[in-house]
Amino acid sequence: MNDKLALPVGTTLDRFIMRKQEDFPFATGELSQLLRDIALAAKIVNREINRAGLIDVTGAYGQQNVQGEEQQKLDVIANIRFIRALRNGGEVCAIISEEEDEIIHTGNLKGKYIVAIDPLDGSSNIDVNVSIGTIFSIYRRVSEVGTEGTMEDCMQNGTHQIAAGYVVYGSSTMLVYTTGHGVNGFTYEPSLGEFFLSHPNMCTPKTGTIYSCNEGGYNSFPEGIKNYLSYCKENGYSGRYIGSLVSDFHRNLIKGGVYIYPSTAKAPNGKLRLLYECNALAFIAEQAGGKASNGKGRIMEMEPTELHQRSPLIIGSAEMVDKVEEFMKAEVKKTEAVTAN
Ligand code: P6P
Repeated sequence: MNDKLALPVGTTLDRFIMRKQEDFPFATGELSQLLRDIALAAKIVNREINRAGLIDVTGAYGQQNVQGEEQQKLDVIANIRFIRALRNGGEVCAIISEEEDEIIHTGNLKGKYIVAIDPLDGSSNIDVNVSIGTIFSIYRRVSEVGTEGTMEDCMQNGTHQIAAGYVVYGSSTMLVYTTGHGVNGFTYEPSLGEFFLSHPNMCTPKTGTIYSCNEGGYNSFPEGIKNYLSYCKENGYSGRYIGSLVSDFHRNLIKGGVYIYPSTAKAPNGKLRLLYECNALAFIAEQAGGKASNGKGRIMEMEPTELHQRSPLIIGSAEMVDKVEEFMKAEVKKTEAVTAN
């Protein structure tokens, strides 16, 4: 039979999830269903983003989120879509969203999972047609099944994540996720409405020559960061900064590189949120052989103290993250030496 006449379309996300579920001997399918619920919401959000110029979903929504940031209409739409998909899917008892001040109780008292999500990151890029993304973390609840999700369920450190992922709405739309057994990427085929496995077992290069940083904040960067940026320039590295975390992270994951958002005068604890941005991408980075640090230590070991807390983020190729930490620690030693004298 000449099967070249009908080339296989590849492995759908659904089939991949079912196959991987067999890797979890006690899996009962709830996590698989939860991942499908997220993929469904991503398809819907993707459709609305792709029509943004044609329907009235661009521009500011007219109010601020808990972060004091101007919400874009698509921020609100994406938030509604993901919350609705997770609530209707039944597997999630509580949600932490960048767009919501407090924990969202879904009413699924028997739901075993918690999701922390940034429904649409980089939304200031929507009106200028630059790629944006969704970032999510999945935790198992620690409170008793049959009750409402609790703050304790939501305030788990990143090492307790059981899954994490992102969607990048770019030149193509991709969903990239891990359940702690490597990282796999799926590309969306809109004509079929399916995500297909396109990037199996993603591994990030140990090092690279790309650094991603908004140097507009340079004057208030920690000295160690300033010294690292000088090191990059002395070594002929390339600066690449899209201003959309998921896009910068995704490029660096594939090509090698480091993304740096340090503490600045405007953001003394960094800008990015620990629970639904830093931890999720840190899990993926580590599963792909990379690293994620706050400049002093591992992002995933940070103990959360509040839902929307921020953290400095240095993430990407392991040797590049190590080098940034080296410069940061050298400055600490220098300061300690000066203080001691
Ligand atoms: P700045 C978008 O608002 C975001 O959260 C990330 O996606 C992005 O990397 C960063 O903030 C951009 O921040 O201060 O460089 O505009």
